[in-house]
Amino acid sequence: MTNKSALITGITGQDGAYLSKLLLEKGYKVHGILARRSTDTLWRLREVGVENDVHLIDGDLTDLSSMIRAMEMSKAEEVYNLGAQSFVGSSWSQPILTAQVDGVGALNVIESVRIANPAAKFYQASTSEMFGLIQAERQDETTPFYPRSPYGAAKLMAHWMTVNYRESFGLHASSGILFNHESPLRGIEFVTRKVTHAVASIKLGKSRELRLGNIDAKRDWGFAGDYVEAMWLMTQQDVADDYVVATGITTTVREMCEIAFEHVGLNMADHLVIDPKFFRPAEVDVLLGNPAKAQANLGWTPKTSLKELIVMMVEADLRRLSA
Ligand code: NDP
Ligand code: GDR
Repeated sequence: MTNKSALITGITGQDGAYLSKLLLEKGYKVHGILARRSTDTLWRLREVGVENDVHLIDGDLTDLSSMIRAMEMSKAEEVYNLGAQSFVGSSWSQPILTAQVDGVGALNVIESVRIANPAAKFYQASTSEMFGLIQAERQDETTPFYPRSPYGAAKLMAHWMTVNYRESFGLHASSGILFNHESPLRGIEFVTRKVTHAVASIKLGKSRELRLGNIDAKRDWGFAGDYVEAMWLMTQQDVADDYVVATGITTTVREMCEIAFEHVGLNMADHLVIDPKFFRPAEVDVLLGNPAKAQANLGWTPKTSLKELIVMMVEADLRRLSA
């Protein structure tokens, strides 16, 4: 057990909830940035049972002063920057906000670390979206970047800032290039959760169809609960570095969808409608990660298969919709 202090931006998001739980189990005092909203954003922390165990600090990634204040209040020794406008689809309609939050916001966090406690270990939530257009059959830490969305471009800025602060100021700053990871806590706009929620709803007779865009896209999907362990492992290393975190298996949206329908005994063809509204201005056709470096240096391996993950998500949605 440790008695270290950690600060998580994006604590109310999917990964924030799982990471909070993991760090609390290890004995950390967990602080998180709570951006003011008009609605309740604590449901995920409630669902993993840690709502009353974390210390929430009012702040916003775009407000440097609030980030410095959060560093001072938390006395954080480890900082996990998970906060972001994380929906790729919205990054075309809100490109400037996405750049401000995901790009400049990340810089605000790392700058607040440099100002308030340069000895703190910093983790940046980077993404396989930075690879974008296919440059290699399997993407690893050496694959060139070619982002295909304002989201990917903003995240690439944050990634390079992380690398630069490490090289310029000697900060212990790591960038985790994580491939898609999902869970029952996933936002409903993302394709896996959209599918599992719709399948549960159709099964319960509450709706009849599921409307999707490009079902030929391929993604390397893992379980968020497994992926937050990789984040923590990165901050425990003597030397900071960048790591790809992925399963090494890629699957089409269509196949992922079939798993969900089959689990509840429904025929996908009876319910799936392709709707051009959900096609994107530019697509990342295939993502397939090579997590060999994370396996070798961090001893990290994914534990949950896509089938186990989708079944877990469908069951959670069936429970929620039946309650
Ligand atoms: P979520 O969308 O579930 O969570 C995003 C979090 O960021 C929420 O807590 C949100 O707060 C917070 N946030 C948004 N804007 C601001 C802001 N201006 N100031 C402070 N906080 C803000 O994302 P995930 O948990 O899925 O992902 C975590 C991180 O990992 C993100 O940076 C994402 O881009 C990145 N990532 C995710 C992957 C995935 O597959 N899940 C893969 C690779 C990278 P609120 O609840 O108030 O909206
Ligand atoms: P992604 O996730 O863009 O990869 O970003 P998302 O689940 O939104 O899309 C995955 C693929 O599914 C296709 N698709 C649809 N997507 C959505 N959301 N809705 C649909 O109806 C639909 N139909 C087909 C998409 O075109 C895409 O190809 C996620 C986010 O978590 C990012 O924050 C993170 O950085 C990356 O994963 C890695």
